[in-house]
Amino acid sequence: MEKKLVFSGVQPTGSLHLGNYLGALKNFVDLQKNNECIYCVVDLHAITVFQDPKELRDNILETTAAFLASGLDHKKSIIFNQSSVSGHAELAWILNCVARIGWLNRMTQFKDKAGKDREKASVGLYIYPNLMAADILLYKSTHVPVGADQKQHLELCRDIAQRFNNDFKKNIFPIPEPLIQKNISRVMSLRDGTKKMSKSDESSYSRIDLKDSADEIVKKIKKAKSDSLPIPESLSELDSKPEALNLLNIYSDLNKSTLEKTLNEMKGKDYSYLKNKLSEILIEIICPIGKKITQFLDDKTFLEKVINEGSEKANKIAQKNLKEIKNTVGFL
Ligand code: AQP
Repeated sequence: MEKKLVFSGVQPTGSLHLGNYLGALKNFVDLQKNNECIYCVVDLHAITVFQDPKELRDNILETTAAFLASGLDHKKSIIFNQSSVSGHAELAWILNCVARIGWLNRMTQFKDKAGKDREKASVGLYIYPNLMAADILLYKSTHVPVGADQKQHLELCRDIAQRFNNDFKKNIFPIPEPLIQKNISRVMSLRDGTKKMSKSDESSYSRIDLKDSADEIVKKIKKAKSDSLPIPESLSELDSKPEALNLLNIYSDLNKSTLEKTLNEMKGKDYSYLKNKLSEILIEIICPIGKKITQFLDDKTFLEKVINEGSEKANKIAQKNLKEIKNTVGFL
């Protein structure tokens, strides 16, 4: 069987949350067991929206700490920050000239993030998906674990790779495959079940941060929106109750169960029952990760060493591939 080369990234835009863990990090850890993996703290992506420089530096270290605390092993996987390998930005420029404006205009995340005031969004935010394609293709990655929210960007990356290969009549890039979490691919906000849980949501009650204490978890889950009626019997009844569905989904995933089994166990009960069970399992799984993040952050020299070593390894692969890509394009 062909060996997978896995690439994925996380933006250092704040403390990581349960959505990042269930939608990405948990999967990253499983994948590192049998595959070559490259995990990147994507700081170039972060600055598509203004970041305070001091906070950005802290967040790069904190995201690295969260990678390690979740179980990533820097000896097995390459862990580094994007801006330390210049190949990402170089390839992004080449791909800017391959991607079509019409393709970018279809990206829903830009529309969501830019909001109504699109004219004032940075150009970087608009071409963010091209940089994401460069991140993946720079290493000739074959598989990309992403949350469902990133699926459209990965499809664009596949189109760009295909177009590059066709334009230059050479099979330079593999066409990367998405690896989407089976059970829960999208963790929603605890305040609004139609919005994804996000670092940048103004309300901290909308998310469980990986560094939350047991008390904070209990408080946030207590305050989470649910439903006034008891837990229903069937999946179809949850269609119109996105907040209730989200809590049941999170519980099922953490409990390594299915939504059907959870409903069977909880039908007819009040949401306070689910919330107690959910708080317990969150405390059991998330609090140890949070403690490890804090411990790693106490040793910044170690975190910097992990990043520097990872950058060196990533740069070696990037330079080799970039040489071939530049030669293909016709650069001297
Ligand atoms: N709510 C989520 N459910 C499932 N997966 C999620 N991911 C993020 N939020 C959820 C996945 O985590 C990985 C890293 O995401 P990111 O932090 O680089 O970017 P993002 O998706 O833009 O995350 P946020 O929290 O919404 O950040 P801000 O607020 O800064 O934009 C990705 O694989 C993503 O799918």
